[in-house]
Amino acid sequence: MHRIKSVSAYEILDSRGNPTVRARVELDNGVSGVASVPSGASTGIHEALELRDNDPKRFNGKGVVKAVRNVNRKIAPLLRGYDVRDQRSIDSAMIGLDGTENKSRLGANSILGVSLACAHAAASSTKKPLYRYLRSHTKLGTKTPYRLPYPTMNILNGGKHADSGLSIQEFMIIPQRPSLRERVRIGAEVFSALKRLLVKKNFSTLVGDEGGFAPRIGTNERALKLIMNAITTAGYLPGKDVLLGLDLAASEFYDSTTGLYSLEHDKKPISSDRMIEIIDDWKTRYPLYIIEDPLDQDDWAGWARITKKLRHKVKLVGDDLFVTNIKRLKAGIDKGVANAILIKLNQIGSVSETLDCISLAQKHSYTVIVSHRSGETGDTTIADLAVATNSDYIKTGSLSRSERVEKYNRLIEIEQEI
Ligand code: 2PG
Ligand code: MG
Repeated sequence: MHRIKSVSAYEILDSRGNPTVRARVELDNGVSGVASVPSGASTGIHEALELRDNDPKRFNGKGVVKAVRNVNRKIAPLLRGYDVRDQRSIDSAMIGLDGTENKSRLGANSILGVSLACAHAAASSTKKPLYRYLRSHTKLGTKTPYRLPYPTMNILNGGKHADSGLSIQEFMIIPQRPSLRERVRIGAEVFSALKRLLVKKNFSTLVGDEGGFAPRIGTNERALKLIMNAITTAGYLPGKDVLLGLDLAASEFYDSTTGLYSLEHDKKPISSDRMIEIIDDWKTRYPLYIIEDPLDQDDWAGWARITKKLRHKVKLVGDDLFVTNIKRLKAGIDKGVANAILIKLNQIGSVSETLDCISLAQKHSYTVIVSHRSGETGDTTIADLAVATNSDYIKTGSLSRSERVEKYNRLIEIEQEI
């Protein structure tokens, strides 16, 4: 019972049409688990390695045949016979076989695919929904009641996710209602109000990689104003019914040779202190509650300054800064940097390490935001992960494109169940 009989993988497509890994684990009792691995565009330099073929004859070098082969030939024989409920031993065995700091031998995409497929198989095999099964692996125990996360919805796309010309990657809304279903409804209403406003102003309503609009509106602040307008048009009060969030993904417009940030394309690059002033100023004029990656992934000094200045006013979220890595989070805790962390399974590459990172963050009162990647599939594991761990927020894109919306739909389903 519950023993792994076979492990396999194959190449599928993600939401951008790029190849990614789907893994399948079959147990001796006939139960199986399947999972698909997401992929980022604004990838942090400290993330675990996503193994790609670099063979220009297939998918412009983006094929994942090597990662698939690693699952079929190396990981499969390793895991045969393991009790699938022993997630930690399974993950440790794969990490041990890989033997590198950043999973560069087997690839984080192959390890994570199998790690997730094992969790799915174990949940089915023990007849539990995934969020309940994953909870039994967290330190929350059974006593803490379930709590649905607040979605942070990226309704306007910039940076590497769209050709809107905006340097800021994500403009997010965070609806405030007791139930998840209502949070999602408000999000969808604001999204459609934003569409009507764009049509009225003759802007494009085509969407970017995460399903948010990508109009060429010129400046970041114009995007903030437009969203405020959409919230009111939809009949809600900004700052009360709906809060705002930004993912600046600042590493993408940081120049490490000059130490300057190109926040607005038509203006001169600015220092991290100027970045902090601008964000502080926006905070006084807009109901900004979440600020992700306001500074570069290695600008620890700047991060310490912004944390000191704004920690009581906003959630300062480390994404490229922490890369779901316990070592980097520990460094952040020691240096007094950030007060929130973005959690992405594929940044670290296994379920156990992800859960460990969430526990460490929660132990030190860092706000936890479970996140998708800009390249996604129909896999909805992150919805279950957010519920299992009582994460404060979930970031899973806009209110369009099935690979985003399916995560909201899964949360609605879980809310019904509990
Ligand atoms: C981010 C993510 C997800 P990507 O920066 O937070 O929104 O983008 O997956 O491209 O790294
Ligand atoms: Mg980010």
